[in-house]
Amino acid sequence: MADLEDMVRELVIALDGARKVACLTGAGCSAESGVPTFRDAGGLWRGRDPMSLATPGAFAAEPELVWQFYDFRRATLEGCLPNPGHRALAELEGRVPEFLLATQNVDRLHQAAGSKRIVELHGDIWTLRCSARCGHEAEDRRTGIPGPPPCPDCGEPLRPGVVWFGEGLPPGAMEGAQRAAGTCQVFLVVGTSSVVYPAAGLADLAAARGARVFEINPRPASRVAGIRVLAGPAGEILPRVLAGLRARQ
Ligand code: BJW
Ligand code: ZN
Repeated sequence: MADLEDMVRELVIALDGARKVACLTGAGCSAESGVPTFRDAGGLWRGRDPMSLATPGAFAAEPELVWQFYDFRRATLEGCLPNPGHRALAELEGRVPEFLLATQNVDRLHQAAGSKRIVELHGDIWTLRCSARCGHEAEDRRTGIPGPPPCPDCGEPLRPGVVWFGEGLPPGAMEGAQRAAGTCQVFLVVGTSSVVYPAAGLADLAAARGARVFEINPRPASRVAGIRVLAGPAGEILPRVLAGLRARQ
């Protein structure tokens, strides 16, 4: 097996020669910012599996509980800053002619690091929208509210602007990500367990269309055939890759 140094070099060379690069990130990309992941150890909240709270059914049955789960996560995020992995991806965007970052993260830390060409596949935790779909949707950074506040337009409860299981992704998000994955030369899979679809299918699409696919994760999880693995934390590996790119350009 190639050692990590060889894999970093291989990725640097692939990126250096690429015109089109796409990247899928997941919760592991924010782990070094202090944001808990979903499926690593310690992922229980008040005795519940976070996955059991990320559904429309849970919100309908126990709106206060689900609201408090998201309020707790918003409050946790207030103290979190982008890490060197986020910053390296923002720099990579500026070094590649065509780049797209498709993130499953709802924390906005990629944007805080300076990423611009970004698609939020699972929405954004800092936006609230009307649960009755009256059309109200607005950024709202308040925390510490005990239950869902009423929609200012229709009075129905507001909900976090994220995508729960069984819900469709934001209009156009998957189409944009698929276009990028299906036409890129290099596809990066960073910090995701690759179990949630349709996001996880982007790496398969990229590989099927001939992209070289690289995964950065201390516990690699992708099942894409032929994937090249850089086993380690994104906040350490991505800056090494960018340093390698800088040295060549
Ligand atoms: C590090 C690290 C470090 C640690 N550096 N790495 C096809 C097949 C089977 C099922 C389906 C399918 N298509 C659709 C489905 C159903 C479902 C699904 O995928 N289910 C599977 C779980 C079985 N998908 C959906 O329902 C989606 N909607 C949909 O398909 O709509 C169409 C439709 C509608 C109606 C009917 C039918 C179809 C929506 C999915 C929405 C997911 N939402 C969540 C919650 C978002 C809100 C919130 O934040 O609470 O999104 S679930 C949760 O999982 C969250 C994440 O974005 C997502 C992915 O998790 P992620 O990011 O991979 O995190 P982890 O914790 O799993 O992994 C972390 C990784 O980081 C690990 O590998 C670590 O090793 C690594 N790591 N430290 C790098 N320092
Ligand atoms: Zn409303």
